Amino acid sequence: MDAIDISGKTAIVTGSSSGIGLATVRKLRAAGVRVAGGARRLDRVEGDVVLELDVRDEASAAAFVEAAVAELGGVDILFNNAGLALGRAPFTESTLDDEERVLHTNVDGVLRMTRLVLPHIRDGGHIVFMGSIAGRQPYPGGASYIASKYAVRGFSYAIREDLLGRPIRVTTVDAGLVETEFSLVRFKGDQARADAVYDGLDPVTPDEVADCVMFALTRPPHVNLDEIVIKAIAQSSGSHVVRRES
Ligand code: 8X3
Repeated sequence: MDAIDISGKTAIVTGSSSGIGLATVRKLRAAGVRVAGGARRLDRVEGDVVLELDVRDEASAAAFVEAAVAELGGVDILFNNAGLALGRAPFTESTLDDEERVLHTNVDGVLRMTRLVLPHIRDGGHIVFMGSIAGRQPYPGGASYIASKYAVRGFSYAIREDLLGRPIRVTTVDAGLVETEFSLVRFKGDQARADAVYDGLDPVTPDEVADCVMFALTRPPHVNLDEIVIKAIAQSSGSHVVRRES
């Protein structure tokens, strides 16, 4: 099965200032796709159109989509990538602030961006969700993030039903440990704790996840790659990894 040519298409990528989002923007552009990248930190966003975006905020998201659609002249691909986790403590220690930030970004933000972009997606379009293995199997100390990623998976199943009969594909990429700023954000800037997550194993890289996104996008139009699960070989689940002896 040869990859189809996606050059000339357009894409919106959320959370595009770092990690998987940035890696995907680069691969899309290398494939000839014109990309509107959105993030709260604009200095690091790359793209043909670079715009501020806070997916938690309806006005910010609506302004972003309006400007991106105008600049791109239509949308073929939406990559709902923005998301975060906060903390690795039992839910008995959860705070309202953390829950709101995680759920408003990972769930509300994904629904909002999909609702706002969908009317502009052309036939042959594709919506890709950044999921997680946390949305398939729980582990201790990640309840709000796990709830959010189960919601993303449920939402992707649900809109696949609603879009059935229309030529718009829906894919979720569920990743395990990927070395990005994810852990630094999760541990609120504690670099040592973040580094320890990836110590003694070879985590998946952002480029390798972006390759999964690109693979789904470049299947023939009648093929919908529903879900891709990608983990380091040293990881069997969110709470189960083997590390090299140091
Ligand atoms: C990130 C992977 O295992 O930390 O989505 O939940 S994990």
